[in-house]
Amino acid sequence: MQFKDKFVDLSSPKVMGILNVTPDSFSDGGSYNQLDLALAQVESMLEAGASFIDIGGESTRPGAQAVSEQQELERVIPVIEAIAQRFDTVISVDTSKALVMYEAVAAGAGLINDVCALQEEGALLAASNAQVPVCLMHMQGKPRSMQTTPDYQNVVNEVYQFLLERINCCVQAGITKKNIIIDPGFGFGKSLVHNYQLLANLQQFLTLNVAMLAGMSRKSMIGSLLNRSVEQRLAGSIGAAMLAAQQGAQIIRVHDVQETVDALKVLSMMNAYKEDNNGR
Ligand code: PT1
Repeated sequence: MQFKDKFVDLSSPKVMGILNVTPDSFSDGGSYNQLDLALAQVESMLEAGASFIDIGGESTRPGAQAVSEQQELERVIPVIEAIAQRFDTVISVDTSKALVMYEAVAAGAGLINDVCALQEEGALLAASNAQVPVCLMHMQGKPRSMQTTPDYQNVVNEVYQFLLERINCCVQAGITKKNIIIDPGFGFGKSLVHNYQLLANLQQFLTLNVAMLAGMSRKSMIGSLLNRSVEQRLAGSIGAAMLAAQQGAQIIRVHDVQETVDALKVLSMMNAYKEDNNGR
């Protein structure tokens, strides 16, 4: 798949590293210290084998507050510019706002990762004009309150139908299916059972005929199942990453890049020697 000037081979699963640009009360994303920390983190994730760096200026974890457009731009744009200047990688911008998409791509982002699937005002047009791939994610509700009462008749069918509809909207807006990635949105308005119903049936989403991304790293679906704090979720997260990749997820969004890259290499090596039973 082509991301601006950079090609990524998705015939074996690739890792997207999550860049933390959580602002502290003393400085914004543009300050030297913050920028330096971010760049060091990017360098280590790339050395560990990440193919994408995902950067967002608005937290979308359960309970998180929305941030203003100006604040998001200030956090994200200087970091994208700095990464683009120093590293040869695909920068993914995690945003739902049209102006942030536009500015981020101008600053060097090669992928728009939108947890609102381009439903916000102007986002569809901005993404279409940007001419870079987009990741469409499913969410029920809004981050602030999405975990209060997740409700589905059939989560797999409903997420599937939503993504199908959003793919169709994108195609109508001039975004080709080659440039679309879908994501079931683990942890976004889903109970523990909903998340595992999705994971169990991830393979079904391949029939949408677009690339697939999965993000489960350190999430509650691991932590509440295992009764582990955020720092103790590595083994569970790697297990989940393997299960998603084995069902066809080509991009795995994670905090722990090196560990996940290692695990996925074991999977890819095995798959390279898989015999198809049709062959005999
Ligand atoms: C994701 C994702 C994302 N997740 C994409 N972008 C987050 N495409 C941010 C919890 O239950 O899965 N796909 N951008 C982070 N969001 C969450 C959600 C973090 C739930 C934690 C939880 O703990």
